[in-house]
Amino acid sequence: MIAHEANVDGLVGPTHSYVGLSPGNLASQRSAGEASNPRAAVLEGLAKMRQLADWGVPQFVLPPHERPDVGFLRALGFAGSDAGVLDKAWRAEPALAAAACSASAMWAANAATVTPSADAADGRVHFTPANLLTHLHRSLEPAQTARALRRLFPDERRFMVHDPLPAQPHFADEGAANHVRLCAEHGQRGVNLFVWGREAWEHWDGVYPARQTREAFEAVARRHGTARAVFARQARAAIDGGAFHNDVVCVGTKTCLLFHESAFADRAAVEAGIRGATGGLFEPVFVEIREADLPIADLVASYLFNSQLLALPDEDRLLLLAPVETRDNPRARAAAEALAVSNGPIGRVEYVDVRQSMRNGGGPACLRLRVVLTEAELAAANPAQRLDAALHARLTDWATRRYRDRLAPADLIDPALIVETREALDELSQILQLGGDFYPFQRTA
Ligand code: SUG
Repeated sequence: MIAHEANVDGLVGPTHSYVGLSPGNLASQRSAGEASNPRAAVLEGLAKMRQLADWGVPQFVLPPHERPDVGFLRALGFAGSDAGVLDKAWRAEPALAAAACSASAMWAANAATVTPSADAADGRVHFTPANLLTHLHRSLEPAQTARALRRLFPDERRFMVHDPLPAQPHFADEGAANHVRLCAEHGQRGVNLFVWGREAWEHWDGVYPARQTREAFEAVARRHGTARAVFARQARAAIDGGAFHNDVVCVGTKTCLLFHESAFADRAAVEAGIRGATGGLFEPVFVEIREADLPIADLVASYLFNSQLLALPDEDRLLLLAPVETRDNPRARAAAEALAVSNGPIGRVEYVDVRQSMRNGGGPACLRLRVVLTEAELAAANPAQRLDAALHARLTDWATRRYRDRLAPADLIDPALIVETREALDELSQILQLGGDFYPFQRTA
């Protein structure tokens, strides 16, 4: 069966800001208090999507969520008009108001875990939206993400969008950021590597939170009927060093798994587990970068592993699409370019500017959710969300008109943001043909 690895990118929302909401994510902590540029952020993301589409990769757009999340603040007892609710929350509990304003749904690698039909027991494509419960601002995403995935993949005979796992710390789940699928060709049967940070009943006393439990991924694999699943523990040192998701220290596609020496608690067990699971379907290629060549501090600053590793239609070897921060870090650049000159699976390196997202700890790979789709499944996805040159132009025009080019944390208090955002999202829901009831404000209006 021929299949394509489609990329579904989160469109950056109008409230993209630097509020320091993610302990353990060093960039988020470092940027806290700075002014952001939401317009530049959304345009950077759109340019990346356009590049992928131009390379022949099926590219889709996942719409941002409504923020501020007034419904969340109402649930916490703030009452009155929408503007009044926001104002009261900012005065009484600024941490809650800040969480309600986050544009964090842009990092689509955390939207869901995906099992392609070739690996699922019932032959459908399965999605479990991540519950993202470790950080308050991210815990506001799952319900709307489930709605968004159901709009994009509406045909239940082909797609199964599950509800998120129960919102209990035992089932802490951050989605595809901790999952890698290896295979000979996208449409063939693959091996699914699920990387977790802690066990459900384990006492966790790390410096930073471990956001994924083993039990969460076991439940996802069980409900998806995922074949050839391998479960591996992320090294504690990686989490302590700022690798809050596995995709900060590891990326893989087709037969290639590229990872840092510090990625896994037991590297030999990961390799043996993957080899065993292939059952002779393909020969995995393990490419390790050593701490001596790229210390973890440079890794986290440069986000080399948060690259998109792409098998492009007319190229024999893989392309590594790295953030410009990798190019600008001498050690990371040397490590990346050494990959391409070696005779391994990676043939070349390109760089992309997603600086606005990077300053919140989200690189090229965080912005996209990979969904392997057969031709028939691809044809069943909402065509209005498929990015081509025309949609890119339309969304660029929309964002240029609708987004601010400066947003300091103090500006989030401005009640005008509620109206601006709703007007922008109302127009977007028409462009992407999401229906008139996609956003909470459209359902209560
Ligand atoms: O969950 N940053 C996100 C970045 C997610 C990156 N995703 C992957 N690695 N796949 C997070 O930490 C920062 C928001 C703020 O600080 O305002 C934030 O949520």
